[in-house]
Amino acid sequence: MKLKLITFLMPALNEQAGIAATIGAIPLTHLFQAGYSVEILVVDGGSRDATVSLARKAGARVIASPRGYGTQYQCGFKEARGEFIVTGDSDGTYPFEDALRYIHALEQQKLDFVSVNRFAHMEQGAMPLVNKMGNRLLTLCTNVLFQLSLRDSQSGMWIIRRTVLSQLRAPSCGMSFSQELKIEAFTKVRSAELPGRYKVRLGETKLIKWKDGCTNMLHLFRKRLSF
Ligand SMILES: Nc1nc2c(ncn2[C@@H]2O[C@H](COP(=O)(O)OP(=O)(O)OP(=O)(O)O)[C@@H](O)[C@H]2O)c(=O)[nH]1
Ligand SMILES: [Mg+2]
Repeated sequence: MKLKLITFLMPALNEQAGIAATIGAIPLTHLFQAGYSVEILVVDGGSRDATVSLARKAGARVIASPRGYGTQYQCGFKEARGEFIVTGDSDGTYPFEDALRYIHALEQQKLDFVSVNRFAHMEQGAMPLVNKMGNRLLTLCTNVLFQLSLRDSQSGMWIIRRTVLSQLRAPSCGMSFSQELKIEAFTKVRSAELPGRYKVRLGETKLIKWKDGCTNMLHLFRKRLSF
């Protein structure tokens, strides 16, 4: 039987506290038994800690990229070889354990893009109140401006059919890449948002709360004007 390849893709910046656990959560045996093989790709934005060596030790291919959440994903998308791509932070927050369920949903419902709604099953303490409020506001604005009905516009776990990537135009270099990719996906290809878990972060946050929040808000209005 020919196995279908899934790429697990993670951007990382100084994530030595979480990278091994994040990779370790990928259910390799489970996926193999279901007919899938796995490529693990970490896109490093210039970590100064042990992220790169720990990622390699855990079985990942590590590629170097200029720093930036969006930039790193853009690099990763070019390198990924899987028929499907599953993404997530390198901090143990997203449930890679549940990847097979999402892949099955994508295949059975003939979807191209799935985004995981973290608010459905969020562990206590996984997101500070200010971040929750910021997320809600950004999601509301995204929905109004682009006529969508998302519940979590900032989620970083996506399951993507790789062939549709060329249809999605998301040039954002920073954190606004996440909302931009969803706007593109939900307006251009068959997409759905599915409930998921979200866990307490391992290691220090890299998010610059107010700056990234404001940049994302501005990005929404700019994107609307050029859409
Ligand atoms: N924020 C940020 N993250 C980056 C950057 N480059 C790579 N990353 C990685 O992108 C992922 C997202 O960053 P996080 O700090 O987890 O941001 P977040 O998920 O919004 O916030 P947390 O609740 O702290 O997890 C992590 O795996 C980072 O290591 C960057 O320039 N800025
Ligand atoms: Mg995170």
